Amino acid sequence: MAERILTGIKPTGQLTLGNYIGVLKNLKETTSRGESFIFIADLHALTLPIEPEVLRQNSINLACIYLAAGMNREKAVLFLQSEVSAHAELNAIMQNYLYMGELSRMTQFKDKSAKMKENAIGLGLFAYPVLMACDIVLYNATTIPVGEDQIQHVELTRDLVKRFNNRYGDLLQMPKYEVRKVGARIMSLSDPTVKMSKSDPKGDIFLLDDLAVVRKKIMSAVTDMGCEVKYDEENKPGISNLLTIYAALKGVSIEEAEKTFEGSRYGDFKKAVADVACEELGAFQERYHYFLDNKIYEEVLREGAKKANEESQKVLKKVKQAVGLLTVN
Ligand code: AQP
Repeated sequence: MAERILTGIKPTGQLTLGNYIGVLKNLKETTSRGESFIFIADLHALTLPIEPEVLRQNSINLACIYLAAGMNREKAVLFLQSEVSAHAELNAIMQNYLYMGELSRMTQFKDKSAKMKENAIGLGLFAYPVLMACDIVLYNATTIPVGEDQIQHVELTRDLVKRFNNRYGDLLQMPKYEVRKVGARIMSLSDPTVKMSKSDPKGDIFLLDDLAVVRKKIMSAVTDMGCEVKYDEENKPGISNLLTIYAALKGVSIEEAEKTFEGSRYGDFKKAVADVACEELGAFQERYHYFLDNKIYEEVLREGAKKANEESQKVLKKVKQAVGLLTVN
């Protein structure tokens, strides 16, 4: 089977440089390699409390962000998850094929629920990987570009596919994850031991931040003792994170980045990181405003929902038949 790419982001808040480096920076290349299905994971966004208007606006922004990231519009289908009812329907079936024990071992669930009172943790947060597995198998996706934090969920999807196919025959496509060599986990600028994350905006760079703010955030990023610009995650997490950001944005290896800054002072190094980030984000923001101001996302999403509905019905029908659901028309 030819390569099929699937990727989604939750419209839960302002997108960060972590989301950009982890997934969006490569979007042009990944969506040019094969057929792609790109979605706005708005049903997933409901797993934590969010204001309705905020969710709607975030969804529009995210559509424009995908377009600005350079998704190949000839080969990629962009759609809202909630506009394709097969996701929720398949979820109702597949939730019976993943187990409580498996779901409770998911690191993301443990991290997110740790900060919450037990009676405020929604079932959707716990069952999030089931819906994510449905998102993937509905499109016969072969390749799932993700940041490091999502690997475990793709692994769980693989377990589900194996289990389901063993029982019902070779029906679902086995997916694999794809992570960037450099930048699969961008860390917070104020605490480089935690992931940069849109729902915990401490130390984040937002894609739509004013460039002066981007520069200021990078210049005041937490660094480490010493003065050598060297990659050492354990002893120099702050400098290592900035080196990763620089290397990922420049498209060079960490070693090459280290060489560039041999003998440099922290201040000069940070200035170079800020320059490259501002250059990249400046051009990105211009494209973003073009797609937003001209409302180009509306037609793209309408067309995308049509294609995604057609495509996802094929797998849904096969699954319904396989598990024994009767159809009368
Ligand atoms: N810090 C990061 N470094 C590299 N990749 C990252 N991703 C997220 N943060 C980083 C990747 O971005 C994609 C979209 O993520 P998501 O919106 O589905 O949810 P997430 O993984 O939980 O990302 P966030 O930003 O932390 O969102 P919230 O705070 O809403 O939960 C994924 O491929 C992810 O790996």
